[in-house]
Amino acid sequence: MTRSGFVALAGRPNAGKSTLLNRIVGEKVAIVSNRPQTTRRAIRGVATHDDWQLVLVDLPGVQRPRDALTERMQRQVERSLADADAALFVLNGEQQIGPGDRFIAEALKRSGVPTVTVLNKVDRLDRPRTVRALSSAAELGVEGELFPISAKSGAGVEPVVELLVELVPEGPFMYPPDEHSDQSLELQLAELVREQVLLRTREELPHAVEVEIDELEERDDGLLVIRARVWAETESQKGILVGAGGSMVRAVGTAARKEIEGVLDRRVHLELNVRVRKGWRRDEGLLDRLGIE
Ligand SMILES: Nc1nc2c(ncn2[C@@H]2O[C@H](COP(=O)(O)OP(=O)(O)OP(=O)(O)O)[C@@H](O)[C@H]2O)c(=O)[nH]1
Ligand SMILES: [Mg+2]
Repeated sequence: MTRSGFVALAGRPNAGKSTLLNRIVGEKVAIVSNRPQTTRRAIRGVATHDDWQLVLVDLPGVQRPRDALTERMQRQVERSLADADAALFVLNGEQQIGPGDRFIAEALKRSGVPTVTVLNKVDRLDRPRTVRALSSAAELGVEGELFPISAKSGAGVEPVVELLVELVPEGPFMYPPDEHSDQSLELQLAELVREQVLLRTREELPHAVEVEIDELEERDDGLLVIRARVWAETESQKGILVGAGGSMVRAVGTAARKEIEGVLDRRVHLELNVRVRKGWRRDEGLLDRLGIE
């Protein structure tokens, strides 16, 4: 008999949820950056072994809603918890436990979903600091086991996966075993472009940017031609994204093309077009079209 179920990843922005998802799935499903609130959509990553399948739901980091975008992100978290068989609560070992962690801990307790808590980034902590961080984590009072891990190196992740498998019910697989994500190709490509923007911009700009694939064209010679729009909110943001003489958009384009070629294992031509759409984060119609529910 196989086991299979949904596991919701909850945690503050930047805790390492997407890194952990990629680690457990064994593929780059979700983009990762050191900017808080990198993840905007509840992406599913699928990890399948002989007799179990975990469908991990990577959620946006929870914080107080500020606009239609963050409100939708918050609702996603609540909905996904309601549908989950288990939860994986990710704490950032590099930071003190804060109100954000307590807020999520309370939501997890209320949900009644069996939870495994991980203290992440212990590769950055010495032993005494790890011990202190583990005891503050325990004080959050979330039932279930607590593990120190490094999503980046993979240290400590295996026992977490074993325990999650015990928490999901017996039942058939929900995805074909060779499928690693529920994202469309378009969304995956748009995210890989956005990741390169996040890695190269600062402060408010990362949050102001969204990427949309306009056109995908398969050439006879095997080349994949991608045309994408990069949305900014203001003319000055557009100026930064384009860069002096187009230097920024070129750097983003080159790096994103290399990433995409690596992920798809084929030759790619990528064209980026930077556009302004004032207030897209409050534009419910555009958020619908971009698949941010
Ligand atoms: N040193 C170290 N860094 C890590 C580890 N896990 C994640 N990081 C880094 O932490 C940053 C945030 O990681 P993400 O996986 O994007 O975090 P997230 O929780 O998905 O963040 P949001 O999507 O913004 O909610 C990135 O720079 C990661 O490389 C870890 O185990 N050790
Ligand atoms: Mg993320």
